Amino acid sequence: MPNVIAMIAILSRKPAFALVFLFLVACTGALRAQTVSQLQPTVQYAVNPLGIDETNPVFGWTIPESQRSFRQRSYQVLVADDPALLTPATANVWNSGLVTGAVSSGITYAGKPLESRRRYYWKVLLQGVKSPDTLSSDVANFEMGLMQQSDWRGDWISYPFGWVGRVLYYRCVFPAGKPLKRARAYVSGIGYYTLKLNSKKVGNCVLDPATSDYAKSVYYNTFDIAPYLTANNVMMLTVAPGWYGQPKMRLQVELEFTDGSQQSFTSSDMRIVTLGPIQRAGILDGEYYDAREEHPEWWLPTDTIIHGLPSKHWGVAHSVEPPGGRMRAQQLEPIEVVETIRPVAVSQPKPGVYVVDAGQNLAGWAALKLAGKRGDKVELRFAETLYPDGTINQENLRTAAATDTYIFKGEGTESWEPSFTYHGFRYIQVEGLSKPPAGDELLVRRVRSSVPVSGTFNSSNPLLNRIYKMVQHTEASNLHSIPTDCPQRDERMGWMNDLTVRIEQALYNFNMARFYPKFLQDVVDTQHEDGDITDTAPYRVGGRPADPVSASFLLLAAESYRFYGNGHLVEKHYTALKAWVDMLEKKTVDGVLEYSYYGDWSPPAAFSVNGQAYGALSKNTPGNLMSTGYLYYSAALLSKMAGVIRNPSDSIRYAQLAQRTAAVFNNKFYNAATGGYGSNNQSCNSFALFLGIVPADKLQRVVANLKEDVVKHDFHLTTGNLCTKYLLESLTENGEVEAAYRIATQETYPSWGYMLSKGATTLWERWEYETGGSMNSHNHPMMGSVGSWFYKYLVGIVPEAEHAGFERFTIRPYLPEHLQFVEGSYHSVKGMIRSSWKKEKGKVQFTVTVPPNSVAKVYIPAHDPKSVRVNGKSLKAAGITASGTTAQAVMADLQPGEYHFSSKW
Ligand code: RAM
Repeated sequence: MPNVIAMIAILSRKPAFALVFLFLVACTGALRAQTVSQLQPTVQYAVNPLGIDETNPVFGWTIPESQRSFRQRSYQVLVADDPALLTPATANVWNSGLVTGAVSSGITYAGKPLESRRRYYWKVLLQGVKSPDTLSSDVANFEMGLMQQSDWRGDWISYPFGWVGRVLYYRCVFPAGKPLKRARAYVSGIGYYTLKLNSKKVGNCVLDPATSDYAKSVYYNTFDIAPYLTANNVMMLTVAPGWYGQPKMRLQVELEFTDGSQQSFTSSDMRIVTLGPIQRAGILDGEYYDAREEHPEWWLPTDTIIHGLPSKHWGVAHSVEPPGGRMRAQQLEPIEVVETIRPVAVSQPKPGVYVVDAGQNLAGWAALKLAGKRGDKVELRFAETLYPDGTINQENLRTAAATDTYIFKGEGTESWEPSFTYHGFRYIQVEGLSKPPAGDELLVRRVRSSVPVSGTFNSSNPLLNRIYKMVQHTEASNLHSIPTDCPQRDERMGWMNDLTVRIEQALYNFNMARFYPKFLQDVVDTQHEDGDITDTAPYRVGGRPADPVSASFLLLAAESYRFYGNGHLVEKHYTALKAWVDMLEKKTVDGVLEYSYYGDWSPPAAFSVNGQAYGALSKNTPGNLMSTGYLYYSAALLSKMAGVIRNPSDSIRYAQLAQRTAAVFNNKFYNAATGGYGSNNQSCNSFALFLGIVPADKLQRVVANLKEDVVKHDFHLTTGNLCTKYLLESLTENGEVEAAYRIATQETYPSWGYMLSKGATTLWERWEYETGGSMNSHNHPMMGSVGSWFYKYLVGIVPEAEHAGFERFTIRPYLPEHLQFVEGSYHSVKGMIRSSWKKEKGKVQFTVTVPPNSVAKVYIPAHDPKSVRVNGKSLKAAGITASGTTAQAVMADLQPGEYHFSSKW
């Protein structure tokens, strides 16, 4: 990151984000436009979303590669409540006017107040730089959910007496005999619910609603239920405890018919409740399903199946104390089964005990398709590792039972999978079968928040490729409506310290444009009035105030802006972010932030504090060095965000706090005798370098010390979760990419290659292989920052905060000596970016794709600037002007397109 002086310089320029507003011109004149159906318009980063509750949603679009020559000079967004009104003269909800600039994401709505339940139609008209080029999107739409708390008419309801903690099945029968215009169900059931209509599950989502601090925010889903309805309908809503002790539900169904009549009912009208086949369900312990308790007659659209209320079988649910939180529309991708895989092997370590190997550590569950006698029981126990005898080892799950049970009803082939739990596992121990499961009898479901994959990476080194996959699989296993630390044991928490170094990796690998705003709200929900936040969000464990290393709070907003141009998110939470930084500042003593719980957490055992009953504190990396460094980092991030929202006084104020803190940090932690920071270890020096606050006259020595320490450890890291990121990055940025590469490709302990050599398919929580009952998850993203190093430095694609949303970005690959080729891509909000290079015969071939409506500052690798050719021509002949050179590259700004460079190497 730039040092604070450079940052103030940046701030004194007007951010690009602000510029577009300065050129806002009211325009009602019609643009004649070519309609481009692939213009991909989004609202809240979703295509035609249903049930959003953002009062100022953000709009965006992506210009397809087929329109590469189109450079946007201005845009005009039109919103109307009738698609026929989508002209500049008639748009009756919002006409943005003609806004100059190439910005195409994070455009904040500024029209009439949006109303609950309403569907709005919109399109964007684009004018090109080369007049009279114009483009127009197809008509898109978005529909609002229940925006006001008063829109909810029904009560929260829950169990009848005596059914505490059970899985509850609510049932109701209703007619819908006339032609429908619109049918919506607004549903929340905490911990988790499933909604079925006429025996079909509504939606592909599982484990809804998104988890949260229910006392602050409760998420609800909006469903279009029209496709599920017939003249007479049976609705069943099943609610399980999930993360919540007492399952509670709230629902509102609204039907509108074409004849203008309406019909609705709420949870208050849906009190008939019973118990069913899911006898127990716990997020950590698993699910117990007795198929003998299934009742096909429930689906008969009549109430005659219920004999008296209350009865042995049917009870009356009661209105209960609401969970307390604001009802919020769930706007992030739902959790879904994203893939089904066939096990790679089945063994029989003991008679009657089968162990299924999924071939990969993952999060999800098993789906059964088996026949059995009525009352026969199959038990599935999930684990990450095996004992030497081949049976599963669940010790590291601690108190989580991670066991699913299925009781057969005895009616031919029965299909089942759980509804209200998920597991982190590679192995499943199956008991209760007389022969090993084969074919489709047991399949493995991969389950996660269905955020799209956004990046690819491949290289000439198979080890790097395996590490890349390991990181991506680990991240994927830990996206369940919050970024969990692990998916298997009795924890699964959104740890803020881990996220600080995880966030950038996740942003390259997955599209987090919708996921992170929700998690940011979770963090804000933990905030105390004095500004402190907690170590985990939603707040379930950890300390308050959070460890100062939790810069992830700021990064959630700052990175959503850098990657997706979402300035509105920054604006929305700016006060909360500021309150946290102010609180940190208040806790300083002479500028030093003394409190620290975790610091550079979980380094290799030899570098941890010995004798800790639990945990893995760094022995040689002072906590107050980490905390004070993070105060600098947080203040610097906040200063930049103040710039984004055009608050120059805060921008300067926090830049000054950053500058003061940098000075304190240098005074207190730089040691002139050693020429390094703190204990002069890898963590302390790399962190100072990463922060960009090492004074110029000391820089060389600090880098030399860092390199020396790496050499001393034979190119092994000694860092914990945080500084592992800074180690790779600061070496690379300070001329030592070879050292970074050797650390990244190390195969002996401690390293990623070592994990792989021990059979890891996902990252461990510790650098050591441990399987006992302590802190040793085998699917833990916090050590995975090497994943962002691949994208940032080997592929070289880097978004720029000063030109958010890929308005401009950098492509700067580093070419380590022993790597022959790298190819990678990133699907940005502007479209697909590609970068690949290959060394051959004294040359390097370098190919890049710059997406439409963007500009890339590209570092073309070249040992001799004059040797650079593009598509066979010299740069000059191709009309490309070099903007500078480095020892290894020629720099040039490239317009959208695909370029093939070659040069001497
Ligand atoms: C453990 C987990 C988590 C970590 C916290 C501080 O519970 O490993 O990921 O960061 O400690």
